[in-house]
Amino acid sequence: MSYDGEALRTVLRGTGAEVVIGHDQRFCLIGERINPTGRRIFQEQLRAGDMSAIEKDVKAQVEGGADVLDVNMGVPLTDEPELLAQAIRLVQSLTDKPICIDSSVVEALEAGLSVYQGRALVNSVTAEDDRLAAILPLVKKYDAAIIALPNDHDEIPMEADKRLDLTAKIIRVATEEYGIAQADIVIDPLAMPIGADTSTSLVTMETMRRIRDDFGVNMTCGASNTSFGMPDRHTLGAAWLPMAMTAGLTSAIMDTRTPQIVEAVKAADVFLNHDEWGMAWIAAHRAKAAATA
Ligand code: THG
Repeated sequence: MSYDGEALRTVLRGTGAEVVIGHDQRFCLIGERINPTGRRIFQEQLRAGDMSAIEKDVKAQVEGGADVLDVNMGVPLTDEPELLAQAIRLVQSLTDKPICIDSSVVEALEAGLSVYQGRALVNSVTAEDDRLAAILPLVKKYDAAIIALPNDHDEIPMEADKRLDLTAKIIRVATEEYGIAQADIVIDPLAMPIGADTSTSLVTMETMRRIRDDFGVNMTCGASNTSFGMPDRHTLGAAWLPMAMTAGLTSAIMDTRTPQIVEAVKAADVFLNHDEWGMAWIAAHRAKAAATA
C-alpha cells in the first residue's frame, strides 16, 4: 500500500491562531512540561490544590517556542478528571495556543474536552478494541484530533511490521467505524530510550518512514524518551529530532526550554524546505539580535 493523496493536515485551535501539523509544514513543537510525572514538588502542590507552577511552565514553554501545550495531570490519589479540567481552564486563560490533552484515564479526557475551547489534540488511544471504543466516540463528539499509539495489551512491539499492522488497524477503525478523518489521526511511532538498546531508534525511524509512505498521516512522539539515562541529553535530542523529521515525524512532545534542540528543529525545517526562503529562521535570528541589543 502507498499513500498518494494530498498532504494530510491536522488543524488544531486554541483561542488564537490555528496550528497546522503536516508533512509540508514547519515542525510542530508540543511543550511537554505541564506534566507532574517525576516532579515531586509539583505533585504535592497539585494535591494541595496549588496550580501556581502551571503559570511558570506555560510561560517558559511558549517563550521557548511551543506551538501547542501538552497538559497532563496524572497525580496519584487525586480526582484526575476534575484536576485536568481545572488545569485546561487555567492554561487557556494564560495562552491562546492549542492544547494536547494527555491522560490514560477516559473520564479525564472527557472532562478536559468538555471545558476546552477550540479544537484539541487528544493524547492518546492505543490499538486495543476497548480503548478505541471508549475514546474515539469522544474524539468525534468534540471534533478533536487524536494521537494513537500502535501497541496493545500494554506491550510495545519491537518490530516495525507489528507497529505498521496496528497503525493500519487504528486508521481503519477510526475512519470506517467512527467517521474520523485520516487527517485527524496522529500516530506515535513509539520512541524508546537509546540507553536500553542502541538499535531501538532504527526501528522507530523505519516505522516512521513506512507510516508516512503507506498512510500519509501525521506523527508525534515523546522525543525526550530517546535520550533517557544518557549523558548530554540535549546533544542527543538535537541530533535525533532532525533525523526523525527526515523519516517523517511532523511534531514532537518535547521540552521547548532547551534552545539547542529547538534550534536544531528550526534548522532542519529550512533544509526540508518547510521554511520558504528561510523566512522564519531569519525572523527568529533578527528577534534574538534585537533582544540582546
Ligand atoms: N507519547 C505520547 N505522549 C506522551 C509521551 C509519549 N506524554 C508523556 C510523555 N511521553 C511526554 N512528556 C514528558 C514530560 C516530562 C518528561 C518527559 C516526557 C520528563 N520529566 C522529568 C523527569 O521525569 O525526569 C521531570 C524532571 C524534573 O523536572 O524534575 O523528563 O511518549 N503520545
